[in-house]
Amino acid sequence: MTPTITAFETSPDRGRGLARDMQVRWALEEVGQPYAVRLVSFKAMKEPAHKAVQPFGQIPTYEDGGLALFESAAIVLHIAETHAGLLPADGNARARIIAWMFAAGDTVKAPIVEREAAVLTERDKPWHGQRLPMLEDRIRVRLGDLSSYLGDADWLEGDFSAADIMMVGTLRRLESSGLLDAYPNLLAYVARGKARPAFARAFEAQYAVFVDASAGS
Ligand code: GTB
Repeated sequence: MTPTITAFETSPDRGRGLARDMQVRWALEEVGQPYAVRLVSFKAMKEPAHKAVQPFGQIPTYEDGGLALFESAAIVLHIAETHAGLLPADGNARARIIAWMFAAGDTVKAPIVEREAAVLTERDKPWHGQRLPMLEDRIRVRLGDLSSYLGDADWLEGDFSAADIMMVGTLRRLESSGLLDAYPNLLAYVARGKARPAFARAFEAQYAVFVDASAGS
């Protein structure tokens, strides 16, 4: 069957591919699995039909036959487990890749999301100017450790894997902040991910949604 994923009908990122459907699209493109996309409005996301699949009323979701999944990392892991190319056969190597998928969505992403929320909602507070450098320092701690681990390797665990889809997705959230600039190997890592043909196909597909929505508005 052709899986169906959900994505924003009108993404607040204006076609930059920063919403989490991007990682799911990228994984599907990497493994050569065709997919359908159901676009959902912010209103529809909060309705019972969508919440039956995504209990928190968010995108992305993934439906295939009898399976309905939410959480981008779980979806990417499922795609990797059911198709060749994104997870190695060796059990220990798979376990390490899954650990990195958790690290991308938790250890590395948490301070990034905290900064985003502060920039979006606290800009007008008198203490914003003092809090922002503290939040950015927390990100730098994570980036420094990630940079040391990656060293001059191309990918996190040997060959390109599901871990790199999730980690590049997380680091892309920092691109406009300038915080990655101090870590040339992380900049090169993100650029390597973005240079993959499957990334480009996924990016174009989500960008087309933005273009269509702009033409209709
Ligand atoms: N942990 C979940 C997952 O990984 O699937 C998180 C899902 C999630 O955060 N979904 C967001 C959503 O549906 C979209 S991706 N938000 C709507 C809501 O909660 O009502 C997060 C996102 C949104 C927007 C931008 N942007 O504009 O740059 C970037 C990332």
